[in-house]
Amino acid sequence: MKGLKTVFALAIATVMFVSCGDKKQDKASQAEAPTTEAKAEKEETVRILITGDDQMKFNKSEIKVPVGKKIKLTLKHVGKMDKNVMGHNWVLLKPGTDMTAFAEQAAKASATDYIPASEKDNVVVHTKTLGGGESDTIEFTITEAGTYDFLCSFPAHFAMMKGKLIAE
Ligand SMILES: [Cu+2]
Repeated sequence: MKGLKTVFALAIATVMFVSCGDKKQDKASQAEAPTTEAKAEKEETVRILITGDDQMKFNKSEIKVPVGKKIKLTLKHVGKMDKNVMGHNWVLLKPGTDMTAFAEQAAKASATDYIPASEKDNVVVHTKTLGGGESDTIEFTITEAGTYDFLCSFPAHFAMMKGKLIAE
């Protein structure tokens, strides 16, 4: 009788051990799948962070990107000032656009977040206009190699807040 009990206990222990081991394996394979996917997406996507501050400056004046890859760009206003006083956006213009003419129109376009309707064809992509502490992320792909101007189109900011995006 004692012997039988031991065998029984051993059998239960074996079942528990095996099922436990199976569960662990399941968890491992479940965790592996999304990690691989995230890795693949990470390799496909170029991430760029640009900051604008209360001193009316971007932290970058030149950005290099690969042609044809998905770009995830975040603009972060790291200052404290209000959008109406120190608003910042990030606007990418098509090559050949007259930046000064664009900025003049943009300054009058507060109703459309400083993206003038008359200049829409000259804009590749743009973020929202942000106040202190806010951020906006946009996704885009550059399909043609070249040098593109970017600027903040908030009134009178472009003289200080501009730069070049080089797509290769
Ligand atoms: Cu600005």
